[in-house]
Amino acid sequence: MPRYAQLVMGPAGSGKSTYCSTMVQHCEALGRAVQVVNLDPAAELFSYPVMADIRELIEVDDVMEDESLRFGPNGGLVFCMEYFANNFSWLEESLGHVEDDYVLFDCPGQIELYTHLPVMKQLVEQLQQWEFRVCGVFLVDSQFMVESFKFISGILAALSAMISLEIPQINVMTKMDLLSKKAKKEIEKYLDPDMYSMIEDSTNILRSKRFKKLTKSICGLIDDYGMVRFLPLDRSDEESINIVLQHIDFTIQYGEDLEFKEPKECEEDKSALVDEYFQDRVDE
Ligand SMILES: Nc1nc2c(ncn2[C@@H]2O[C@H](COP(=O)(O)OP(=O)(O)O)[C@@H](O)[C@H]2O)c(=O)[nH]1
Ligand SMILES: [Mg+2]
Repeated sequence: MPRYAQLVMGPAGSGKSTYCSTMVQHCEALGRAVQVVNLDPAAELFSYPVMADIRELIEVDDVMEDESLRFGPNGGLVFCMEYFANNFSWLEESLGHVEDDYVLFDCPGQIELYTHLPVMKQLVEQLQQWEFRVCGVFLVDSQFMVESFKFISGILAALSAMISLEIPQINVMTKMDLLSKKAKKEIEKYLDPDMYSMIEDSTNILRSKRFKKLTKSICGLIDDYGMVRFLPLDRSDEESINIVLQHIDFTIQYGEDLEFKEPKECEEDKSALVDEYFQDRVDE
């Protein structure tokens, strides 16, 4: 029996911990068991029950207070995550071996964990050895995604996680409940963006020829990867939570009776679901 895992990633404050508790509540309502593991050694508080908490293994504060180490917050985090990577047996014990289990990992937000440090990749490989099917869930805050430049950098962060981890990834735009109706309309173009019109938007602002060229190539690259879609998540709307969960379940083929579909078809399904979401908003 396969086991299932979501690696919940994204910058600090993007809503990872909130996402985990939202998913737990949602799954509970569906009668599905989902567990959460906190992997952020600097986490202060979260409102979900934890199956395991990295702070039982190591805490950033302890590392920072250690006279011989003298780390700041970022060095402290790196130290903790390396310590974690050397002690995966702790995680193995905490996870136990439940068949058919479904675990959310609430990860730290520091981008360096996904760009050049090996720990997250090592974690993925370890989970796969333990027979987990792993899906990356990359969250970005919709509040920051209302301009083409911010949007491009948001995508690049998501892309670097995807490239370094080599697992399927679903991108989610969080906090949709905070947007006004007008802003929601505005952000719609970013969910399934046309990178070529994005080039127009950005190059109109840029004066330097070199930067225009650079932006053009970055947008082209993003377009080539074909991973620029975001699913909107409004935690106050069960349907939007369900759409996100369905996409992830589909990606890791949760549920034996799920038929395998061609990726192309899946893409179409996805846009149909997102269209549906917005249609509902308009109808309201
Ligand atoms: N309104 C609203 N606030 C959110 C949502 N998700 C997160 N937040 C708030 O954003 C802040 C950061 O969220 P948190 O889950 O701790 O982010 P993390 O650092 O990625 O784990 C908290 O104050 C949350 O209450 C959301 O979907 N809607
Ligand atoms: Mg958190």
